[in-house]
Amino acid sequence: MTAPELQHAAGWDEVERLVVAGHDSARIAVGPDRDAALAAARAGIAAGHGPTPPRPWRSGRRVLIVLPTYDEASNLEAIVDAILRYVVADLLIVDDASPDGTGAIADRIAAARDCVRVLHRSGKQGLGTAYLAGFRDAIARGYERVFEMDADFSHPPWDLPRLLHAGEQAELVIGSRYVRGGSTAGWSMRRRLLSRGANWYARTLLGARVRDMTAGFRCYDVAALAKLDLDSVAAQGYAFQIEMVDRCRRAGMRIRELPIHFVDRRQGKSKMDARIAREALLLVPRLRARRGR
Ligand SMILES: Nc1nc2c(ncn2[C@@H]2O[C@H](COP(=O)(O)OP(=O)(O)O)[C@@H](O)[C@H]2O)c(=O)[nH]1
Ligand SMILES: [Mg+2]
Repeated sequence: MTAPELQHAAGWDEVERLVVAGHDSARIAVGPDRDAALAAARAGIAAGHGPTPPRPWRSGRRVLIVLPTYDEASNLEAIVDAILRYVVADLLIVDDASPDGTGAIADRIAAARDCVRVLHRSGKQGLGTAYLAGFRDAIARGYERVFEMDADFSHPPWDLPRLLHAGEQAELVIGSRYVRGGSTAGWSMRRRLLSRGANWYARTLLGARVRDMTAGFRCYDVAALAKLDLDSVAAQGYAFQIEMVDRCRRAGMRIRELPIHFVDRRQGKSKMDARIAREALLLVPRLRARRGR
């Protein structure tokens, strides 16, 4: 199979139209100067870095990207480099004393780059509290946008500016696998059914229009987040993502879903397990009861 033709888009709205029409954002060069954008993207793709822009995109916002890590030694350095090729942002790595030494790698990256900080926690405390710690940091330090993103290359770094751009018109932007133009690749049938099933279940019980409630690639407006009662969020895995969507909806926030091509991690192991699935199964009826009150 030959890779699809490299497309050019002058700006992020045009990228969005192309992706909705079925193009992969991994094959779109973005920038007002067509020749420069295409040349940089071609060079980036040839080097295995994706459709790199001539320079990282500057949104004009203070942006924090929260990267939770647990045993991501094989991914961390590369994902940080990848992110910073696409967007001007600060990064907060939240590491839970990973047994594989991810924390030491994070410290080394932070020492070499001013825009990277590390929060070390004493043991595996779950994804939900890792993100909450990141949100609190974003609020305390005056960031305007905060991202959730996996550290395993499942969430394409070249989509960061597109989500940021959409975040000018929504308080929550979700990189969605289940809207037109979105997809998942590399997952087993079991994993696909689990994800689809969880989304169907949560959407139906909560009456939400959001198609990908469990997505972990998101851009939040920090000012809107600060108005939520984050201290009372207890969920951890997929349940955390579902609960956050539910809270944002109830707070009247504008939510936009942008299609992304999710790819299963290239390196390392998923931390998804039966406990995380069960947590979501049990939480959704509780959220539903809460909204009834
Ligand atoms: N700090 C922290 N990070 C975690 C924890 N569990 C998962 N992660 C990270 O959260 C991200 C998503 O987890 P992952 O295993 O990829 O889940 P999947 O994408 O649903 O298979 C990855 O970057 C993980 O390293 C945790 O308990 N603490
Ligand atoms: Mg992942």
